[in-house]
Amino acid sequence: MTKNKSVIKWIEEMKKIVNPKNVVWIDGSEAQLEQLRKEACESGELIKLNEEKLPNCYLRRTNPNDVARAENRTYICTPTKEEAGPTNNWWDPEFAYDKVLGIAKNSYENKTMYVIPYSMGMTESKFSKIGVELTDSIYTVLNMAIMTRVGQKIWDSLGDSNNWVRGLHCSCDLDEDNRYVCHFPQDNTIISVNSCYGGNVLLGKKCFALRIASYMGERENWMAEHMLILGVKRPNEETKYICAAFPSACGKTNLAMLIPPEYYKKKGYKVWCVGDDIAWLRIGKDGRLWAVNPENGFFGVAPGTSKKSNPNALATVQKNTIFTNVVQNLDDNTVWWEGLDGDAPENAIDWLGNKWNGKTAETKGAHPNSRFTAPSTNCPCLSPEFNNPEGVPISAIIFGGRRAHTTPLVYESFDWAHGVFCGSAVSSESTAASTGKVGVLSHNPMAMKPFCGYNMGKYFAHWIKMGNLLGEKAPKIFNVNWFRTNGEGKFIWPGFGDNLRVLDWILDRCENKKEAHKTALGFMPTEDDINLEGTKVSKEELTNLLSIDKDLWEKETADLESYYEQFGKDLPVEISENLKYLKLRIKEML
Ligand code: GTP
Ligand code: SPV
Ligand code: MN
Repeated sequence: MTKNKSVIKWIEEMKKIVNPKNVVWIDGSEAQLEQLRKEACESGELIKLNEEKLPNCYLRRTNPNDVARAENRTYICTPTKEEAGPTNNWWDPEFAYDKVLGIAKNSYENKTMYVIPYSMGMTESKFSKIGVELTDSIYTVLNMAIMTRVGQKIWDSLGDSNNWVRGLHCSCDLDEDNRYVCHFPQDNTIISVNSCYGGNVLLGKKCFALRIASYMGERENWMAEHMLILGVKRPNEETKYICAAFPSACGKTNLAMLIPPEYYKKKGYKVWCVGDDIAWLRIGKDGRLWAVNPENGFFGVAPGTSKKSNPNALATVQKNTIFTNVVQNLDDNTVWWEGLDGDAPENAIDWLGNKWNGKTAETKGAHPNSRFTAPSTNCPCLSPEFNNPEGVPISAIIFGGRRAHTTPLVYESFDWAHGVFCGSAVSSESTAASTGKVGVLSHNPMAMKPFCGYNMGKYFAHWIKMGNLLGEKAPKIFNVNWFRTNGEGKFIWPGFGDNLRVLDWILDRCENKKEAHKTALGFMPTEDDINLEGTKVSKEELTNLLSIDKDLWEKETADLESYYEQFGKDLPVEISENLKYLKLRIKEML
């Protein structure tokens, strides 16, 4: 426990509002967590899975109205609307506190308040930041204990400092119409009511490590990004590190845990995972950009995870894992989801809790945004640098999204400002990770649209500023798209492990080992520059993947122009200039 005055004062204030039956301080010990797992199984909140096949693994079925982040109910509550900017929902802080604390009032009646002290990043690292989350949900406690560093050591490290992020989570009665996730960046405070799902309630993750942290980063010259971090070891070279920002459910976990295709494996290539969702980036003593992963676990998308697509993720979820909204196989009390190897179980229960026969069912057994929560240490390819308090130096930054057409497989930006423009121009088809329709194309600059804790125009300017500070040492910036489809709507590029073929070209470019040709979009490889050995991709298909359709890009740039209008004077001139030149280059295309 702690004697920290600001912590004790705040908890007392919150207790008066939510009115818990009792308070339990989470100490991070296995004994305490085990006790909580038992309680959750007794109450039905969790289901214990087959101890032999899936040791210490649990299943959770959430309320069917509560299966993804609620973006349209997520608010940035800065003193002025201008600070939150045109892409965020905004509420006046006073109004928001009244509203959500009103909903929270007495919501812990007859319930326990769990106090979770946690750190984003290693406590030993000067880049780490501390948070305290209050919750009435054991599921949330157990997830936070996997996703962050939790326990007594956090209090020791905090001492009497007031520099920590307050987080109040109230499950309430999961009323969708009163579900709100509110951020008060100027008060280091997050309040979430009426949800019990992932990013809405694991307050260290998107709420703190992206929304609040991005706000801090702008003031303190660092960056909090929705990025994976991976290391690629090529034969006879040092490991090089890459960050990649893709929107939710667009392939970060899969790229971060990539297994090289046979051809590359034989040559001695190896890929290491440092992080799969969030990167905190700072300029190091050597002037380069360094990245740490502030998380301690993976909250990954289950569907599509198989021995073929991501054997590392599959190996990661064989023990000490919480599964949310997947299928329960009643024959052996294990789990299943669409896209997993093997036939669908016939004697099963679907994510809704109904009897489900995978052979005859017409509905999906697992929710498309069903997830696993697993400790980083389970990952067979976890980087030896994972716990390095300094992080890893970054050679390349990649942006990408889900685009059926328009965006080619890969291109390299001409310089940092052009790269920032490319990031700001990312659009992607929506996925099940957020509530709402799937497959709708929308703008998602740097994959941060749902996660930027302040004015996105100012965020673009912050990117430009970081590039100026980095100067010559700035990483190169690339754009990729694994999701182009053919006439039949099938993905042309095999993706997953084969994405290493593109990373290989990217690293060659970072080391000036390969020529590229200048196109309207940026520097690009030719059909001969991407190694296809061991794939079924034909040269013709690769040509198609690398093609730029003039008509589509004329539409794209016209659309971008109107998208940028909302940022008004906050749009950096570097972005508008780059759009102007891109339009000219496209006009000149044959
Ligand atoms: P969040 O955790 O929501 O941030 O998602 P993420 O970006 O980590 O996405 P993830 O790697 O979990 O992938 C989401 C979905 O995309 C899964 O169903 C994957 O199977 C699929 N996917 C990932 N990589 C590829 C790829 O290279 N090609 C194709 N076709 N699908 C992919
Ligand atoms: C995402 O949606 O980008 C996720 C899952 O990584 S959540 O934690 O729910 O945000
Ligand atoms: Mn994510």
